[in-house]
Amino acid sequence: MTHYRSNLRDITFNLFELLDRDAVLGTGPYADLDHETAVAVLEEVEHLASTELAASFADSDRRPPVFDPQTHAVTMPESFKRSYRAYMNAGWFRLELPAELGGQPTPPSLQWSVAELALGANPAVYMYASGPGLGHVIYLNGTQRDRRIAQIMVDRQWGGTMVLTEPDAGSDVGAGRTRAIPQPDGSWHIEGVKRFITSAEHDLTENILHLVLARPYGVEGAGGPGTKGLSLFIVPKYDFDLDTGELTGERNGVFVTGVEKKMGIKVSTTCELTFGIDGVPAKGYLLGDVHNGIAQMFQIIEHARMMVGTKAIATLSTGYLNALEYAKTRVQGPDLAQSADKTAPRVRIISHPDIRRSLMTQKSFVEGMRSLVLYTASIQDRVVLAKQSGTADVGAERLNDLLLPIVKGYGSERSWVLLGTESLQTFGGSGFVADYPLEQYVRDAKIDTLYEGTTAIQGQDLFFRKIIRDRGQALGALSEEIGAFVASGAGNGQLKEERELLQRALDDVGAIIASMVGQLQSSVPGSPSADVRNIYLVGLNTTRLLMVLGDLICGWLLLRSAEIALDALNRDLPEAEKHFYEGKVASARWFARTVLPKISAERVIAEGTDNGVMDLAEMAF
Ligand code: ST9
Repeated sequence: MTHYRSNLRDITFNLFELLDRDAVLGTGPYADLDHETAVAVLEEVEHLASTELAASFADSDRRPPVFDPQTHAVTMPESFKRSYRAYMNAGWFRLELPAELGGQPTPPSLQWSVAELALGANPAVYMYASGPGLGHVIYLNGTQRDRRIAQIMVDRQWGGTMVLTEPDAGSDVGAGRTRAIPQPDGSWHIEGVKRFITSAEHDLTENILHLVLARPYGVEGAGGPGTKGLSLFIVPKYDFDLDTGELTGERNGVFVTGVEKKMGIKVSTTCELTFGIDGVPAKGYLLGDVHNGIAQMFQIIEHARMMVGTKAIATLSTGYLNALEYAKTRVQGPDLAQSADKTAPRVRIISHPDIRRSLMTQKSFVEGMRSLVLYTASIQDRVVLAKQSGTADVGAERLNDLLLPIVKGYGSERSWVLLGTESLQTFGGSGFVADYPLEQYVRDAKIDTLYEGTTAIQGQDLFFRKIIRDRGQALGALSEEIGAFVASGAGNGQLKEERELLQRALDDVGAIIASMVGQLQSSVPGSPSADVRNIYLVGLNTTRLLMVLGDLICGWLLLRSAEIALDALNRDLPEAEKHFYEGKVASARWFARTVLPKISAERVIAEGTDNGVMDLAEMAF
């Protein structure tokens, strides 16, 4: 048996009972994809994930990739190669591709359900398998030449990378200095050094295409300061014939010059990438022949942020299920009610109140955040369906934009903390040793709060771009929906107290946002009693807002789930189903009673924020 514990029942609950994805399947572009086929896909991926993908999870952590600085090459562990091949041979990456590229179009809600299973079993496999997805971005933005490149990339299953970060330009992508110099033949030579580039070198595929942000040099109307001056280039590792896709044998001048030694997810190579070495130029093609780099790159970033949030939550889910299994078998100590009796029988630790508190905390967050991911994916279904019918669902686009930093930022923070403080902790000292997967989960999950934009970046994105710049439209629509649920009488009297707790949480989050908006307005020169430093009061609360809004949405989705579960419990159910639905009601109640009330304290903190910490002398820290 491998480390991975999946929860397909909860995935299908979300898809079909909470989010009614049957309304999407079997219609329009998904006419060939009915409910049974979707479930069969999930079952097959679940099997693959639990066996061949999960099989190399621990081995490739203990025997990570080997980098040879002389040849700039990386040799991957054999066990991992087998997992990767199994995933690619199964062809599930095609679910994310359009038919024109040989894909099998599926709604994003199904894609992200599949992704959860793969990411929970072996996240690096899913990440190395992103090449065809990056080909899709090339296809969407490209010229005829680029579309040909995209087709070759998919057909030959090449690897791909997203190349933004530089040693002195991490969160601040606009500070990047890598240059692109136009050549007479229409190509470009890239010069510079990039850092922290995921999957930039390996021996899993015959070629790797790098998608590189660089600043065009000496080109009128392009190459200015900041992110808007960046353009996106396709830079192949090996040159290839544009007609046949065959490698010409020429090595392009883009080389990995270092591979990081990391705390976790060691099998995923994190590389320093140098463009132009020893007189060998790094040749690239301008994507779409337009200088629109940052917007093009954000198409990838948005997908990758969703991926990171899903990875984090998938890891917490398997962490919780491993902890649950352990708690049901590990015997330690007497029942607390008999603790005065030294001869009392020893019990399994699931009998202890503090273990129950911990398990229910894990369960409710896992289920709430799975719903958050799949709810967001269901909004993406609306975006995609509208696009395919030649229109736009602007409300869905705005809501998706609002939810993405929450999926990524909130999902990764809650998952990483709960994996350490609750899932690993359930094992006692055994959680700290490598006999169980928890210590690796914790190490592998930490990166999720860091890459694809740190939590600080997600908090700022949420407030400044997704709320203020959106003029609160998406937030307003979401709040209205939550308010309507509270007022709906859902649960037939059985969720009354919980709905009241949700209303209070909604009011508290609204008050936090109102105070931040007030602080922002008072920082604008010209406003009454303006003080530009009041913007710091906002900055002191953006992460707080990210977390409370995540809690609020999870609480709402859990209570919606509880309403459905209570309804189901009125029917005659097999034992396992009865317990499943009882568990859904229990997690919603637990979350409403133990998590949502904390938002009131966050409100007090946010409303009482002053600039004391900003005024403090650095030496006082
Ligand atoms: C990394 C790799 O960490 C991690 C692992 C990757 C694994 C590989 C997996 C690959 C999967 C890919 C599969 C692809 C499949 C896709 C299929 C899809 C069909 N939303 O506010 P401004 C844009 S990599 C959208 O002024 P600053 C927008 O164009 C490293 N767009 O920002 C905007 O213009 P406008 C990850 C956004 O002050 C323009 O940017 N690094 C958004 O200049 C300028 O905006 C990071 O994530 C958004 N939320 O720059 C960087 N935001 O305003 C983190 C901005 O006119 N840093 N744009 O619309 C940031 O995000 C910064 O906030 C900043 C600031 C760089 C944007």
